[in-house]
Amino acid sequence: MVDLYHAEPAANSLKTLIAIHEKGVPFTSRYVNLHNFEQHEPWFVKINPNGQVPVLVHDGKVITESTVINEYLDEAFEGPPLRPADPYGRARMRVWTKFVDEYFCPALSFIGWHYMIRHITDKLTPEEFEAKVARIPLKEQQDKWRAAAKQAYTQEQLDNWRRQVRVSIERMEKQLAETRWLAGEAFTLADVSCYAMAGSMPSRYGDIMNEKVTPHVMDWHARMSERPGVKAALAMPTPPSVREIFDAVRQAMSSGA
Ligand SMILES: N[C@@H](CCC(=O)N[C@@H](CS)C(=O)NCC(=O)O)C(=O)O
Repeated sequence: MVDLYHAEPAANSLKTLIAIHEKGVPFTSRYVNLHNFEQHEPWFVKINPNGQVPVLVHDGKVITESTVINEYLDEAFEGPPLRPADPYGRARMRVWTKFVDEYFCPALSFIGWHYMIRHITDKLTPEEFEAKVARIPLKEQQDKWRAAAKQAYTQEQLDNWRRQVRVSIERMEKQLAETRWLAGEAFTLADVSCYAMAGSMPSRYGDIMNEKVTPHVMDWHARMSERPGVKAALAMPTPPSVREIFDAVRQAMSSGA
């Protein structure tokens, strides 16, 4: 029995949703509404003490960390391989998944939170907000929620994260000019990790990722978007209230507001 606790198909949740669909593993979807702070509720923190999605539960065994979950899915289940067969290929793949986790994802996440969190927290009184934050298990995440809610990031920080996003896409462009997929000639979890971050970028970061500046990334993006596993992952539901906020964020980011 496989249960996947996830939010809407974006970022780290999208990463595992793509892998589970590409692999063809039957699973029960357990949607966790991050906008309602469900990830910090005691029942969920019992499953993942970090209070974050995604989480995979396989026959009662809990696996956290999206990149670890994806490797686990590939190792534990039948289906098309999502990792290269040879050690060097797997090492190349892991350089990409590590890069996404340590560099690309955090930069995107800070910028995303800067634009998004106020839409969630504006509905709460300061006391209600502090009560929600008090339940967050990780101090780093408490700090991030508070800073984003208060719009406390400086222009210098935002510019630096945007630079890191640009560097990430440039790095992908360079690789994809040489190989069809990010870790070589086969589709792997490197592509899954990068697409989970870059998939929505054309509408949010059109100046960084477009046909003119990054043609190979755009070609890869089109090929990725056509994959049945990716389509199935992207078709996982997003509640209307969350979609409304995503649309507002996309609009603000594309107009540079
Ligand atoms: N390193 C973790 C990060 C997980 C993570 O950042 N999850 C986000 C969603 S993409 C989350 O649950 N955020 C809600 C929160 O921190 O309150 C992973 O890769 O799984």
